[in-house]
Amino acid sequence: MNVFKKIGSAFAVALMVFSVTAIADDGEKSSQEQSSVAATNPDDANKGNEKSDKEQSKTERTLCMIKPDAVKNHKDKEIEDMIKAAGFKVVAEKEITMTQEQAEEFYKEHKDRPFFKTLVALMTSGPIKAKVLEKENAVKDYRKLMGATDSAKAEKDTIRGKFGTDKTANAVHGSDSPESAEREIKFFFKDGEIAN
Ligand code: IDP
Ligand code: MG
Repeated sequence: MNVFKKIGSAFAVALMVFSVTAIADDGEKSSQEQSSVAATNPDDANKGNEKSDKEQSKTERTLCMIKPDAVKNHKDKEIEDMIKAAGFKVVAEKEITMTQEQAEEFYKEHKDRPFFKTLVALMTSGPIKAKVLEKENAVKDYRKLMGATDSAKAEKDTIRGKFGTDKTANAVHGSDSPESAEREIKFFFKDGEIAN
């Protein structure tokens, strides 16, 4: 009787080991199946594309300002040419001279910085040209085209590298995030003033 019991439990253990192996194999198989389905099923393939399309082709808007120093130096046309050559569409633009209040409000995040007064003085010293730029990844790509804040450190083929004078008079402004872009576009433009 004991012998049968022993054989029985040995069989049970063998059965358990077999089932665990079978489950593991199944898991492997089904993940392989999934990957081959993903590669061949057009629905799944489209799903993948939708995702990467969204990532790669997110049409965005950003706010650009040609600052008073560049307007005074008559660099606005060349700057706009660079912007267009880089693939941006100008969907709205206007020229204004900012008041003290407007400049302080626009740059309020910097109100406690030592350069705030100099910045406001520059921004109210003459007309600026505000433009709404549209393109895939406009915010990031326009920041790249602008170059570093300090004109002396900006790469030579960037707008600031070519037309900036110093740390404050750096030719252009560009929104630093999609959220800033939304606020800054609204600061200058009503919905009806932007081309669709
Ligand atoms: P950004 O324009 O590259 O986004 P911010 O740090 O947002 O740079 O500063 C806003 C503006 O303030 C700059 O474009 C520049 O005109 C001015 N500014 C920033 N940092 C300095 C500085 O250290 N000294 C003088 N002016 C500065
Ligand atoms: Mg900024």
